[in-house]
Amino acid sequence: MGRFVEVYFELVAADFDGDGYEDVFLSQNFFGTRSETSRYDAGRGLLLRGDGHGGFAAVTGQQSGVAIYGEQRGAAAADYDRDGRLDLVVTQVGAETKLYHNESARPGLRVRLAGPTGNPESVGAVVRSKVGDEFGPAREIHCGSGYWSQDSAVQVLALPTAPQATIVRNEPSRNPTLEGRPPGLLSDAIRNVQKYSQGETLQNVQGNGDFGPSIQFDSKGVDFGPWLRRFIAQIRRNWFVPYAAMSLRGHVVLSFKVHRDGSITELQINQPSAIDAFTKSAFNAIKLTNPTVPLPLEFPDENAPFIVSFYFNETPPGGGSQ
Ligand SMILES: [Ca+2]
Ligand SMILES: [Ca+2]
Repeated sequence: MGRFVEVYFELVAADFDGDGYEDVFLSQNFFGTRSETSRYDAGRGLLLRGDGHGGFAAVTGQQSGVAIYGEQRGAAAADYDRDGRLDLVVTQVGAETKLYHNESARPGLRVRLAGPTGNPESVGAVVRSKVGDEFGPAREIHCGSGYWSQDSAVQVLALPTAPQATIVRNEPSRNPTLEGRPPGLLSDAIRNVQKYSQGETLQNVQGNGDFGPSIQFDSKGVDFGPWLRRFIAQIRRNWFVPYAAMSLRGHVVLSFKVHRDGSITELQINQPSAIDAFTKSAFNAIKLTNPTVPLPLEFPDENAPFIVSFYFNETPPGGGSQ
């Protein structure tokens, strides 16, 4: 192994067989050695299967299907055909690039993070699966993973061998704008507020339920219609509903101040959800929305206090689900 490490050029860490343990692929060989050293030319590209405890065992080319003769260089993992099995691409010096289709891995769950503007792939984020009390490997979304190469930002996470639970959502999503996400009802709630804003002046929407309306603030008689639409669109983009909302429900109430320049301060949780993921999701939605659009010029004060409620798989009071 010590000898072997000398001659790899690129290392790709990924779970190539879908068993939940990280494996490693090494691109090998190097011909540009000094004249007194013979060239490194004994590798065909090596797959090492991880046992999840720090051990790796070499997989033969006959088994892995990887047998590249010549100088291998950059390599990257990506599930290019979206079948839940990680595929492999390896470049060579002076020879064709090899693309290997993974045909035998146990298919996993494809996860693509949707980051904020400026970092749409969420580079720097770490993704882990959790099954029971067991965590899967931590995957960092990275750009530039090795020699002139970059792994896909779409992660493939191994799934448990036996179903842990079957979750059936028995109500259709009432929120078509959050396609592909679990039901979260901020937009429905906001539609309620927009009803108030139709008549030029936005009213101070007072609470009418157990935990208040979806958005509370005092417009001071200023037309907040266009501002509110942009603000809401921003929150929607930054609001990632956790998968817990497939089976659980809850709501989170936050308060904060929006300043003239659009900066948001004093963000705090007025009412957390018993589901921690919901609280974090709501909090981050506002955090990522900072700074938002500058307040309307006519607004008389330095800042406007807001109270916003996020609903997860739950209907806001006062009927926000039309
Ligand atoms: Ca593996
Ligand atoms: Ca694939």
